[in-house]
Amino acid sequence: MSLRTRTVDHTRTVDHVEDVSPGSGALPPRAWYASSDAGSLSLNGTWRFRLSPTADAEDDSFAAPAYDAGDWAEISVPGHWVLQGHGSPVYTNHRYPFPVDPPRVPTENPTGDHLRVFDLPADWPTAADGRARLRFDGVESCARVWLNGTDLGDFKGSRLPHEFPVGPLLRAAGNVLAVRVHQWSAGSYLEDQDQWWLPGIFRDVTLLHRPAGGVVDFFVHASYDHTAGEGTLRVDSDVAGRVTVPELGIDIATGEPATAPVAPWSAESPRLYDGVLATGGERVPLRIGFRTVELSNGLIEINGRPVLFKGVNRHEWHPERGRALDLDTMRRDVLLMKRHNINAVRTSHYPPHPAFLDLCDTYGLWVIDECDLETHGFTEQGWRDNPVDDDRWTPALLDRAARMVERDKNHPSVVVWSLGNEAGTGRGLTAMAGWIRARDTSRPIHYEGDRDCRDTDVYSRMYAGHAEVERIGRGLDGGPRRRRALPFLLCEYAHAMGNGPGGLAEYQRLFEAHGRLQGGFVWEWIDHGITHPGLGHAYGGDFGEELHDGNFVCDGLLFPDRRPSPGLAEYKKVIEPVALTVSPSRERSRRPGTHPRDTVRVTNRYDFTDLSALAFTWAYEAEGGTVRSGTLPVPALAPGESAEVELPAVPAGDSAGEAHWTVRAVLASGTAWAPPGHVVAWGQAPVSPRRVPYVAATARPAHGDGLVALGPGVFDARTGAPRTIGGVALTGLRLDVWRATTDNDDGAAWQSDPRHGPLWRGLGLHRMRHRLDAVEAGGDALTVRTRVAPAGGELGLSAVYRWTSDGDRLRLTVSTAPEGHWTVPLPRLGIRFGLSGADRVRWYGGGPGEAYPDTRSASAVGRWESTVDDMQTPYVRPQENGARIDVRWAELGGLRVEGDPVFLLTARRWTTEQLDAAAHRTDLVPGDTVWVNLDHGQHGIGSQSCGPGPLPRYHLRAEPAEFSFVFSPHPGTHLA
Ligand code: IPT
Repeated sequence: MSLRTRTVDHTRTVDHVEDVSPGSGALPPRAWYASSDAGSLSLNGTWRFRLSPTADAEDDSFAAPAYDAGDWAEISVPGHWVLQGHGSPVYTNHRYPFPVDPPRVPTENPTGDHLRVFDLPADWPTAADGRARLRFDGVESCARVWLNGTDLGDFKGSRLPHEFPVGPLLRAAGNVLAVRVHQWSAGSYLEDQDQWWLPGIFRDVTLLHRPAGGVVDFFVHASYDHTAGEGTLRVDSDVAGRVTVPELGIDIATGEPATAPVAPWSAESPRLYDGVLATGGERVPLRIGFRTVELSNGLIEINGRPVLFKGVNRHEWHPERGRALDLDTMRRDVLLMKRHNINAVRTSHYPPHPAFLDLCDTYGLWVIDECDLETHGFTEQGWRDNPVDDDRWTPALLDRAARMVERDKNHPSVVVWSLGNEAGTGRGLTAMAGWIRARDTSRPIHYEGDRDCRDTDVYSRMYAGHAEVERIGRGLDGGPRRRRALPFLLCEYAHAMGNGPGGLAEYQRLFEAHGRLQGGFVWEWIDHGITHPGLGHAYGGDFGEELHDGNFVCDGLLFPDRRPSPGLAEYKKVIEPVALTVSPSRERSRRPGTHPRDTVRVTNRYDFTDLSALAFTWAYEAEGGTVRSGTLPVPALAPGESAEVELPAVPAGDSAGEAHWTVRAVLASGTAWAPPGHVVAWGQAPVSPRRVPYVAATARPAHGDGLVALGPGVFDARTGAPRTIGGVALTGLRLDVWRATTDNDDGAAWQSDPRHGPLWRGLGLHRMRHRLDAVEAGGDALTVRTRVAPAGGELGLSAVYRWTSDGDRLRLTVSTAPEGHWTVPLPRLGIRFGLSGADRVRWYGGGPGEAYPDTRSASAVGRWESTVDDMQTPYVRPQENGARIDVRWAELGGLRVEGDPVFLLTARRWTTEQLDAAAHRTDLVPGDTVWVNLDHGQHGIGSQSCGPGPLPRYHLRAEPAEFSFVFSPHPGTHLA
C-alpha cells in the first residue's frame, strides 16, 4: 500500500521505498537454525558495489545477468558501505536526520547496488532442489533483490531475516545476485534507535538448500516443572516427523509431548540437551533447554523462583565493522559479560545476529529479545503522526513482531519479548502484543513505553532515580491496578557515558531489599566509537553531520575496542553473586590475635545454584602486603542462605600497623567462560587502624638569596611556593577545585535537576585566581595565606598553606574555608602541582583502578603499582578520570607523599585545563611536566548524562576543611 499517488512512472524501482508495507515476495518467517543435513552456501565475501546519491538516479539494468560491473568498486558483505570508504556514517540520538514527513524520505537517498556472481558447489543437489531459499539476515534499511535477472521482491526491517524462494532460478554456474539497498525508506521511521545510521548488507547472505520433505518451521516447547523435577518436551513442526533426545530416552512424534526427569536450563546452569528433529527429508539438530517462565506472585519466576536480572543493554558494535559482527566478537561479548557477573542482556533495540542467541543459550544469559522498532523522533512533535498509532503501519509492525518471534522462539535464553523501544503508545503496539500472546504463551511481554502496562506483563522504566525506585519497591507508587500487581524492571539505568556511572551500589541494594524490583539493565554495553585515523575514536559530528548528538553514542561499559572501563569493574563488584562481609571481632583491638576470631558472613545471592562450584580464600594483609593466606572452608550454601564463617587466628605481632582481611570467592574449576581461580566475588575489611603520619615541627625556616629553606624543602621567599623537596623540583603547587567536567557533570540538556558542570563553569570555577595575602616564615613554620576566587563574583575560598618539618620530611597542612554564599558543591578540593618527570607510580590505598566517591565498590585497599600513562582512563571524549581513592601514601617522580587523612591521587602528562579542552584523545599531547592532584575530596559522579545526579551524600559541599600531606624525597621513583 502506497500512501501517495504517483504522477511520474519512471520511478518504479523506488515505489517500495516509501511504501509503509513490509515488502513483497519474501517467504513467511520461520525458526532460524544453524545446521542440518541440508547444504548451505555462504554468499558473504567480496561483492561488486556502486553507490548512487539518489534512489532513482540509476536504472535497474545492473540486475540483468549480462551486466558488466567490471568497473565497479568492491565491498565486503556483510558490511556497511559508509564504513568502507563510500559516504559517511551519521549519528543522531532520537532526531531523524531527514525531514519528518512519513512515509516519505529525501530525494538524496544514498543507494548501494550490490552484485555477486556465484557458482553452486559441485555437490549441490540442483536438479532435485526446487525449494532452495536465499536468506538475508540483515540489510539496512531496505532491499530489492534480483536473481539471474528475476525480481524476487523487496523488504524492510533492517535487523530481521528475510528469505526468498529461489530454487527454480538457480543454475550450476554463473548465478547473478543483485541487491539494491537504500539508506532511507519508510522503514527508517520505525528504526530511530539511538545509534549510527549505517546502511548496507550488514549480516550474512546465505543460500539454503531445502531437501524435499525437509523441515520448514518448528517450535520447541520445553518446559520445566520444578515441583516434579521434570521437563516436558513437545516439538511442533510444519512437516511431521520424529523427535529424539537420546540422553533422555525421548523418541516422540512431532506434536506429541514427552516428560522426563531433567536438569533445568538457567542462566546460571545452562544445561542443554542435544536432540534431533527428523522428517522424511532432513535431520535438524536441536539444543533443548527446559525452563518455564511464569508471572506468579506478582513476579517473573523462572523454574519456580523469582530471578534478579543483573543486565546490560547490548547494541551490536564493532569499532571498524559497525553492526557487522563476526562470531568471535559476539563470543567475546558473552565471555566478558559472564566474567563480570552479568546474567542478562536486553538486545537493545532490535533482535541481534541470530548466532548471539546461540551463545546465550550455551553460556547462560537471560535475554530480553527486543523488536526492531523505535519511533523516538516523533517526540519532537508531541508524537503526532506516530506510525505505531496509525493503522496503515500496523502490518509492518506485525511483520516485525512475527519475524523476531518466529526466528528466535526456540532459544531457552530468550525469556521475555520486548515490543521495541521509545515508540510512544498506540494501537500498533497493542496489535503486536496481541499477536505475540497468541503465538507464544510461554514468555511475558515487555515495553517500557506502556506506562499503564495495558499490553505488557512487567512494569518497566528507564533512569528512575533511587528514591522513586525505592517507592516502587515498597509498592507506594500507586498507578493503575494492573501495574501495581506486576514486577518491576529498570530496562535502562546507570547511564555509562564517560566517567561513571555512579550510584550502582545503591541501586543494587534496593533491588536486593525489595522483591518486586527484579533488577535492571545498565545503559549500555559498549561505546559506539568508530576507529578514526586522526581522532582515535570518532563520535557524532566527526563526519560533518549537519544534525548530530556528539558523544552521546559513547556511553558503554566497554571502550570501543572492548577494553573494560572502570564502570564494568564497578558493576561486576556490585552485582557479585556472593556477598562476603568481613566482621572483625570487637575484641581485636584490645587483645590482638586472641579469640573470639574474626568472621566473614557469606551469603549466596545466586537464584538457583549453591556455592559448591566456588572455592574461598583468605588473606591477611599488613600495610597492603599479604602476610598470610589460605583457603577457607565454606558450606555449599543454597541460594539465599548465609553462614558466618570463622577466619583463622592471627598470631600476635602480625597486626602491627594497618591490617586487612581480604576474602575471595573463586571458581574451583574452569567453566566454559573462565579458568579456575577466576575471582567471582570478594570482601575486605580493616582489622587494625592506620597510623597517621606524624612529623614533629622541629626544623626552622632559614632565609637566604630570595629563598626559604625548611627541612628538605626550598621555597620561593616572595610567594612561599615550594621549588624543590629533597632536590625534586615542584611547580605551581596550589589549591585546586576544578576538574575537567565529566559527561555526567555536564548532564543531558533535558535534565531538570541542576547540572553541576554548567553551574560550575557559570561561576567560573574553571578560572580561579589565587591572591597572595601573606608569606610568613618564622617560628617552626612557613605559612602562606591566599584567597582563591574567580573573576566576576563574590564567591571564593580562603586557603592557608602551613609547612613544617622535622628535618627529613615536610608536612603541608591546607586549611580552607568557603567565602560568600555557595549554593553548589565543589568539583574537587585538594592541591595540585607539577613534577618535572614521573613514570612509575606506587601507592598504598584503593586500587587497582579508578574510583570516585560513588564509583568505589571495586576499589580494594592494597599496594599497587602502575605508570602515569596506564593510570589514564581512555574515555573517548576526554574528561576527569583516573583518580585512585583512599590513598595512604604514594611514590612518584622522586617524591613520597603520605596523606592525613587519605586522599585521591591523580597524575597526568597534561593539565586539567588541557584535559577540559580536549574533544578527542588525540588532542591530549603529553608535556614534560607530570601534573599531580592530591584531593581531599571529589564530587560524586552520578549518572546525569541521562539519569539522576550523584546522591546528596556524595556531594562535595563547600565547607571549611583541613587536610595534610607529608612529603619526603624518594629516589626510587625519580626519573632523571
Ligand atoms: C534512552 C534510549 O532508550 C536509549 O536508546 C538511549 O538513547 C538512552 O536513552 C540514552 O543513551 S531514551 C532517553 C530519553 C531516556
